[in-house]
Amino acid sequence: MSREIRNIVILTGAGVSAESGLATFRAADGLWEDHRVEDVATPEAYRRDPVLVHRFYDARRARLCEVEPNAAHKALARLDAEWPGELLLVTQNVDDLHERAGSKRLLHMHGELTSGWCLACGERFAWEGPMGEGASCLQCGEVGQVRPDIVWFGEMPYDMDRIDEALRRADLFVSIGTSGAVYPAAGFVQTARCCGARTLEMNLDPSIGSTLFDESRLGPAGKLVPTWVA
Ligand code: BV8
Repeated sequence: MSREIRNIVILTGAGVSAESGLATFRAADGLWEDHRVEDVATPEAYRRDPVLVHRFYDARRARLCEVEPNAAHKALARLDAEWPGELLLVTQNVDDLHERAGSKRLLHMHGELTSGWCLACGERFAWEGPMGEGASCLQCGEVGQVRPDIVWFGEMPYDMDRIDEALRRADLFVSIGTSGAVYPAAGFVQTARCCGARTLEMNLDPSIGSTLFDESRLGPAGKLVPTWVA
């Protein structure tokens, strides 16, 4: 007898934004917008070549005004508005499509393109437009110390305690549009399972951890998610 579903945790990855036109990470031969991940998404890469890293993130930030939330984002926002129990949408994505669709109970575990982080004073603040090396901190005014507020490989994702607590309370864990290639996100299904949650995956192809899910639905998120939420 499956227990009543009150508390839901949803994890999304790049696949949920694919139908909006944003590139996923591991689509074509591991290149990401023509860059190797290790050349643009690590603290070492930033120290080595800040101009390249800023250019990579400035280009992705500029894309945000050219894309719209798709049916999957909108269905998740509807669920957020209507679900009476606990619900937490944890996204690995750094785009702003979930919030633009209306999701409120949302957490960006890998940071956000629309946020800057000053290494001089530690403050984080909303950021639009190119960041580049000459950017000055909106708080302390220091120039050239603003980095993308993005969790790079080797850096600790945000709000892990809050995520862990939600996973342990979850009656249902749903993973949407992620390859299950990156930790700690790829391990969330195990945490949820061991605490008794039902687990559902919706993905274009079977993810690396597909066999860990009670149920795996294959197809585009723009079709599967609105059907599931309905
Ligand atoms: C950390 C920000 C520790 C950058 C990103 C344990 C085992 C092995 C390795 C590790 C481990 N623990 C840590 C590691 C190292 C590393 C890691 O996991 N490496 C991997 C490559 C092996 N992890 C880390 O470094 C993490 N940090 O653990 O820190 C620590 C502890 C203490 C103190 C300090 C540190 C940090 C990881 C975060 C890295 N940053 N993003 C940016 O975005 O610019 S990760 C990056 O990959 C994105 O966030 C992305 O979301 C994420 C995962 O990719 P996906 O979202 O899944 O995208 P992908 O393209 O892979 O897959 C898309 C899927 O969608 C596919 O399955 C496809 O079929 C599907 N799809 C496509 N179209 C559709 C669709 N599905 C539905 N509908 C469609 N239309």
